[in-house]
Amino acid sequence: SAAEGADFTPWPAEFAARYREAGYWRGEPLDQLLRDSARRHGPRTALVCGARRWTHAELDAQVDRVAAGLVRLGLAAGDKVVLQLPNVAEFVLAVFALFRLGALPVFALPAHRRSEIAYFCSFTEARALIVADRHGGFDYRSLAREVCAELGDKAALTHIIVVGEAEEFTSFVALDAEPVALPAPAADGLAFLQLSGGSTGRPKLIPRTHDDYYYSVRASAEICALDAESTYLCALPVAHNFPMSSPGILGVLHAGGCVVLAPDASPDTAFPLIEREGVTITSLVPPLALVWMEAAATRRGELSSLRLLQVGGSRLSDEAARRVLPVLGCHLQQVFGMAEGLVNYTRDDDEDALVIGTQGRAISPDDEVRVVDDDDRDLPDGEAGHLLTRGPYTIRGYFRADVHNARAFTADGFYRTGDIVRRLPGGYLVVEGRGKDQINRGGDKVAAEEVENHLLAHPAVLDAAVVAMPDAYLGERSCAFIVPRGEIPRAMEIARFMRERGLAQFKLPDRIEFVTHFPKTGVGKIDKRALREQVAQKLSAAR
Ligand code: J2J
Repeated sequence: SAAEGADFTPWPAEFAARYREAGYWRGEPLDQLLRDSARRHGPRTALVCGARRWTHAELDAQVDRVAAGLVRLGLAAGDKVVLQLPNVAEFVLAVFALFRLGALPVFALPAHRRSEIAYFCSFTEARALIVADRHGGFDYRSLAREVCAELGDKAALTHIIVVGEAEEFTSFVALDAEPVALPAPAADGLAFLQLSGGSTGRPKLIPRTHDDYYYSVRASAEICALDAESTYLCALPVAHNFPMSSPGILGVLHAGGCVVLAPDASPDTAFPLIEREGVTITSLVPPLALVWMEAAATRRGELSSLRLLQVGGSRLSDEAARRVLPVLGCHLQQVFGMAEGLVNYTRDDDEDALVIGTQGRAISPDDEVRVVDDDDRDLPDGEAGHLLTRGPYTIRGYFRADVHNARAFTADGFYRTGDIVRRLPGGYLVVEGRGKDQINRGGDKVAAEEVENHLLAHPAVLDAAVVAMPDAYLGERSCAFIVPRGEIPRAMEIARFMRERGLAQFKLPDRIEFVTHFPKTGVGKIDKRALREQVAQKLSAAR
C-alpha cells in the first residue's frame, strides 16, 4: 500500500500557520468536545437511543470505559477500525472512544456489503471491524464472516466486535473496563477516514484531521445557532458526514444539546420521536423531505417543536423548497456539503429567494471557492462552471491515492469537487449539475466506474456504461447500458449476478438497456451525455 502514497497530504506550512493564527485550528483532539460538554453541561441529556439515555457526563465517562476496553483488546493509536453500525448509541460511544485512543474509525454505511467492507478492511489494514448483530432484516455477523473468509488469515483484521448478540465474536458490552490514562492524540494528525461519494472504480477514503474537522463542527454549530436547548434528530445514517458534522451529532454535543437517534427516517418512526423528545432541528436528503411533507399534511401537530429542517446531499427543487415552511411549519436550511471538506449553508437571516433558490455559502471566510471553465480559467459570477475549493477543513489529498490525487487536486491544492455551480453575489452557490462520473441517487452516491467494473466481470458482458436517468422521487436513478458479448443475457440474470457480487443495494442498476454499440465522442470515448439523453427520452416517451 505504501506504493499508493501517503496516508494524508498535509497543508503547506504557511496555510497551517494561517489557519492556526485565525483560531480555526486549536490543537485539540475531537474527543475534547465531549470532555468540554461534560464539564459545562454534565447533567443535561446528551444522547437518546430508544429507551436508553445518557447525560453529557455519563457519555464522557462511558467513552473512557470503552476506550479502556479497546486498549485491553490490544488496539492502539494509529490502528484503523472499520465501523459499520446503524443509528445506535454504540456508534457514538465507539467513535469518541476511538478518537480518545487515537485510533481511526473508517466510516462504512449499513448498506455496504461484502465487496465494500472487505475492501475497506484490506485497503486500510484495519485491525477491527465493529458491526451490529442484525439490522433492517440483515445479519451483519454473517457479513463479517464472509469478510474474514475473503481476507484470509494473513489480514491485519483480528477483532470483530458486535453490538448485540455476538455469537463467536467479541461483544461490544465486553469493551467496558476501568478507565486508563491515554496520551492525547496529535490534533494535526488523522482522526478518521470518511468515504468519498467517488467517481472511480474503488471508493476513495478521505483522511480528516482533528484540527480541521473540529473547526468545521464548531463553525457549523454557530451558523445553526445551536445551544444547550437544541435537540437534534439523527434520522440519516449516522456515519454520513452530513448528520455527523453539519452540524449534526458532533455539533449538537459540542453545544451541550441532545442527540436523538432514529432507527430510520420514515415519518412513522421520526414524527413520534420529534414529538416525544421536543426535537428542534433535523437533517434530511431531498426525497425524505418530500415524504415528510406528504405525511405532514395530516400529522403536522407532531412537529410543533421543530424549528429548522436542513436539506442537503442532493439538489432540492425550488418547488419543494418553497413548501417546507408552509407544510412543515419550520424553517428550511439548504446544505451543500461534501465529506472532502467544503460545506455551504443558507443562513437564518437570508432572504427567502436565497434560501429557496441557492445551496448556501461557505462556512469560512478562508474557504477559497473558484468557479472555472474546462481549462481552469476563472469565470465571472453568474456563469456555470467547475467548482474548485481549498480551505481550513478541505483535504489536500485522499488516503493512499497518489495517482488519483494528481487528477482530483490542482497543483496548488484546490480540490476538484466535480460539481457544476453558479456563484451569485455574496458567495451563494447554485448547484447546476455535475462533471464527475457519478449518479446521485437521492443523496446516495454511485460511482459509475465501480458499477461498470462489476458488470464487466459478467461473462456475457462485453462493455458497460452506467449513467444517471431522471427520477421524480430520487432526482436520479442509474441506468446500465450493456453491449453483450453474444446472445443478449436476461436482465434478471445480470441483476442476480450483481447482487452476488456483494454490493450495496443502492449501487445496483435501476434499469438495464442492451445495445449493440455505444455512441462515441470525437476523441473516441463513450458519449455518456448521449446515453443519458437516450434513456431520458425513452422514459418521457413512456409517460
Ligand atoms: C446538490 N448537490 C449536493 C446539495 C451535496 C452536508 C451535506 C451534504 C453532504 C454530502 C455532506 C448537495 N445540492 N445541497 O458531506 O457535510 C452533492 C455534491 C457534492 C456531493 C458530496 C455534508 N449536497 N451534494 O452529500 O460526500 O455533488 O456529502 O459534491 O456524500 O453531494 O457528497 P457527500
